[in-house]
Amino acid sequence: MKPHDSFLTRDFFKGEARREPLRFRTIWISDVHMGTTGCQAQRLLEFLRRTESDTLYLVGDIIDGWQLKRRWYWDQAHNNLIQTVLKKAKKGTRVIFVPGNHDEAVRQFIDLDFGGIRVRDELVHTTAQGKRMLVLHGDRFDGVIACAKWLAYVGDNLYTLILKWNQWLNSWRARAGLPYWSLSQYLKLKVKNAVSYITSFETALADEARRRGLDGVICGHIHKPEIRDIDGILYCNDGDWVESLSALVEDRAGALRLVTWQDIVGSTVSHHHEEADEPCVSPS
Ligand SMILES: [Mn+2]
Repeated sequence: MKPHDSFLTRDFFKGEARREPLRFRTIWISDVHMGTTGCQAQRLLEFLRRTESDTLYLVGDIIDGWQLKRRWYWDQAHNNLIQTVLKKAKKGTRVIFVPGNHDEAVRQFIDLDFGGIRVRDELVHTTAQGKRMLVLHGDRFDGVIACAKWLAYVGDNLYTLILKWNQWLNSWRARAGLPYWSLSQYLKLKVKNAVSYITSFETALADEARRRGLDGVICGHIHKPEIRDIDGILYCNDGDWVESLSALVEDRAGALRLVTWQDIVGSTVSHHHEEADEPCVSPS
């Protein structure tokens, strides 16, 4: 846990939690990866306590069963998170769990209900504007293993460092009588592959929605929040709760947008966003 977490939590519970929650028609979250140290369970908990919705979609990779088989990480925030979701279901939120590849064990329970949580393989969500959106995790359209994905985010500083390593490596290789080999060229190729991987994933999902005669698709899996028109199909990715701390929300009017933990929980600190959020705030 980072040192400022406890500060945020303290601040959050010091009265701010008693403020009216932000109301949405629908909320989509995915890629929480509970059971791993990367999971930002506390931040998601704060987000869920600040928001309410008629429907909450859990779009896969909520609990990381792959990690369960190796090294399992679980703390009180993880327990609280499960309690909060169950409580929402009990109090009338339609909670729909669409399993992903990391929680694929849940796929054997498709079409069953647990504690008010419906497990579904995929489904079509109709927005208040009548747009029909395919909701699924998306791993089935993942043609490539995205092992080089992190490379898409490397900055210039690291690149400079890599160039230095490259010089050092090759002077060593020359002394050892080995031919020149470009580490930076190799990594650049990997970055290019990662970028084209993301694009091909997004296009594949948009194509699937089009093939089914739908208006768009809502997915997760690649941890890259996005709302984008792809040749007339609305592609939405709700991001993740490891890095981007983002969710996709639908307001009463049926408009879809991405929000982050900062937008929702941060708004308990700054008050001048209230007007912009007006349509989503409960009138009571
Ligand atoms: Mn996944």
